[in-house]
Amino acid sequence: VKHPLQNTWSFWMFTNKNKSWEQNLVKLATFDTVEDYWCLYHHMKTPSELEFGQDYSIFKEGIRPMWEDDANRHGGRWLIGFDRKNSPYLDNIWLFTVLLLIGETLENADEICGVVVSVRAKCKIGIWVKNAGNEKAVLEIGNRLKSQLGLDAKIKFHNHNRVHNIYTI
Ligand code: M7G
Repeated sequence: VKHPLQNTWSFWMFTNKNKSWEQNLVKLATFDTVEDYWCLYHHMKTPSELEFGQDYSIFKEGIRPMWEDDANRHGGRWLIGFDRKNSPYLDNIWLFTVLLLIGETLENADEICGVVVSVRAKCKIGIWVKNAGNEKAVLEIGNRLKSQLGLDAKIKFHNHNRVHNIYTI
């Protein structure tokens, strides 16, 4: 018997191949049990093994990992930054963040849309939240992420629609 997750999630990959941004985004798999996630996890490269410019995204089924999606239109993201691709923390923080999300261990889990890891000169993990205006939920999610992931450095919340950060904790 497999252990069902509360939500169904889709696993996306972004590969920089010179097409338009949206065309670079491919949905690779959908899972709704713990076991199916581990199977996927063991078949895929870890973020630190990806090429520069690539992303992984894990979003609730029906939500595309883009600002334009109805679920993201009014949202924002908590950003966790990493100095370099081979930071020993990148792969672990990615895995732990995914487990926090799909395990629905965070409060306000309904406010969470998904998570993206972007492999760049400075890598980042973004936790996408549905309503940037829901201050209470946004701050609770940010504080829980910080404590559950054991993050020492500050994290910032960016509204998808604006350039400036709205919160730093
Ligand atoms: P990024 O990959 O989030 O960060 O955005 P980076 O600057 O560290 O690489 C890079 C660019 O990709 C943006 O400036 C946009 O042109 C495009 N882009 C990123 N996102 C998340 C979106 C999106 O959700 N929708 C659209 N249309 N373009 C996006």
